[in-house]
Amino acid sequence: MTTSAIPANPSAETGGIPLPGPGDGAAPLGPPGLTERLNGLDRLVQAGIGRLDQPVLEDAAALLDRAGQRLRLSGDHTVVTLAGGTGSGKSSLFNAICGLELSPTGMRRPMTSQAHACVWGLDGAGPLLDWLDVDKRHRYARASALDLERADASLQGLVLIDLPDHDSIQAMHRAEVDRFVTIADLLVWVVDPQKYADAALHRNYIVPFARHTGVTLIVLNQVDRLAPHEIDDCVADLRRLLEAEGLADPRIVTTSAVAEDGVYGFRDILVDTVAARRARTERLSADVDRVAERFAGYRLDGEPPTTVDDGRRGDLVQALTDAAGAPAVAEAMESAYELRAADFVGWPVAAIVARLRSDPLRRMRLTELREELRGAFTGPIGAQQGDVDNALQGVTEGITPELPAHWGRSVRAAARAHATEIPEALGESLKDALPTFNQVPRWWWLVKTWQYFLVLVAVLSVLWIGLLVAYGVFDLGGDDPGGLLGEPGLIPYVAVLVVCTLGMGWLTASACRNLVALSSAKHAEKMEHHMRVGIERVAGEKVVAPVEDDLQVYSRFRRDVDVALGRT
Ligand SMILES: Nc1nc2c(ncn2[C@@H]2O[C@H](COP(=O)(O)OP(=O)(O)OP(=O)(O)O)[C@@H](O)[C@H]2O)c(=O)[nH]1
Ligand SMILES: [Mg+2]
Repeated sequence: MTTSAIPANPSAETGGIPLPGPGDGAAPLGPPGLTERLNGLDRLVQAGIGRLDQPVLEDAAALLDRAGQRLRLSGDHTVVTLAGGTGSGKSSLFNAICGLELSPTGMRRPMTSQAHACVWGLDGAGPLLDWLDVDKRHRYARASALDLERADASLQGLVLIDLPDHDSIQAMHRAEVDRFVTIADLLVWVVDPQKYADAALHRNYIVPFARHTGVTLIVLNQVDRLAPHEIDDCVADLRRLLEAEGLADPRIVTTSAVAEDGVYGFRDILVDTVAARRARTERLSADVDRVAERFAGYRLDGEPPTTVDDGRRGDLVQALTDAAGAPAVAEAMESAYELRAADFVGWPVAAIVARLRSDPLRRMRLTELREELRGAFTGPIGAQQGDVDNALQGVTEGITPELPAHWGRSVRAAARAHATEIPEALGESLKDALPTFNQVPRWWWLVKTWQYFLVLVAVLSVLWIGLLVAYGVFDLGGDDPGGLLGEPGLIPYVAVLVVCTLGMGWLTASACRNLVALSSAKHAEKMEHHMRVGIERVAGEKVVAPVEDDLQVYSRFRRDVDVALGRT
């Protein structure tokens, strides 16, 4: 084994995947690489905030943090941890690989209380050891660049760590082991023939890391204590146990820390691992696998809807139109229009009579209309909110069954995000659709002038009849004024003129009433259309857009789960 086994291309250590850094944006072909998978995972966390379960998000965020740090640190070094029960021989193996007695071994149990690290090749290892938080007193170097001749060059890049026992009575030891096994590139579990089936080791460490088989190595140490045939039996039994625990094709190597060439097999594996420089990527990939699979539980296989369809959108607008009372407003406006038109185009005599009689019905009607209109624009918000809520529920009812529970909840929340603003926005859109009352059609003025002209003619004609009666019939003036005032024979003609004038006024009023009815219906239709446009805008901005945004987030989430899982 020589240093020539180490790939010259640094990106080989991530399996050809570019490390984070400038220019790390190109989309590689084929399955996503580690960096891309981590980016996908990051997007999953962002999308999941406020929607998915907190422990999953925290787990993923911790991994992203750890991966980011590890990828920034030396990729030339492979961190290998020796973990296992007390007395299994971790420190003895550590010393055997180092070729020096660096970590004390002995009969005292537990012996090792703090992690010891030995580094082959110091360049760039300092920050890595700082990150691993190995006490400076327990850091050793075996092969600096200058020292390669004398030291074991084929292990160049190895950071071997001897850990305290995992099942220690000392909580500190356990914490130290937990911390290291979370960040190591290659996990080595050291067991001995007596305690290889130790339940605590299997339950707490080997099983939780079952997916990490690619970066896990089981070392059966102290085989010098067994007869050769017992070794095979022991290994076979251990393999069966591991496979039953879910480890696919576990790597097992036997060692003896006291025999002359007892650690060669183990050492060869370390040499290969260090040379391949893949352990760091593989370790992180296995971590991403585990976390990404938890996210996969938050998606369904079926293609989800990404938009609110036209039918549902139409139902929402209709429900909001009803909730806002738009038809009632349009009707009220129609009545108000007709009442106002009557002031212009109605027969003034009838209006004067009505005013003299102070028509209570008309007054009540106007007050009622005013109340009705005011109510439509300002509230009653409390009563409307219930209708609005029902309308919102209607939109999501058809969509959520196609989504997983968490996303269904999220879409419902998105639909309700602006619920309290909707009644006011609906009121505003009704108000915007109102016609301006100070403008009346020009023909109303013409008719009004015509009607008052007719009234004037009728009044003058009545006066004329009066004068004809006074002068012509009763001869009150003495002298015959003659002409138009003294000729009683004119009376029937003038009377006909009066009747005709009144008749024309009445006819004009009734014809105009029909015209007004027609145009007020058209008016109401136009207003209803305006209100509908306004309500559609409110529905679009306050309900449909947030719901569709949320559906898009879910759709991206589904794709990102595949990216994080490393699928194309
Ligand atoms: N026969 C034999 N004895 C071994 C072997 N490996 C270690 N020992 C002995 O087992 C005892 C414990 O070894 P350590 O290396 O201190 O064990 P450890 O796993 O580091 O123990 P802790 O530090 O307490 O967790 C020592 O007395 C070693 O000499 C081996 O392969 N064969
Ligand atoms: Mg030890």
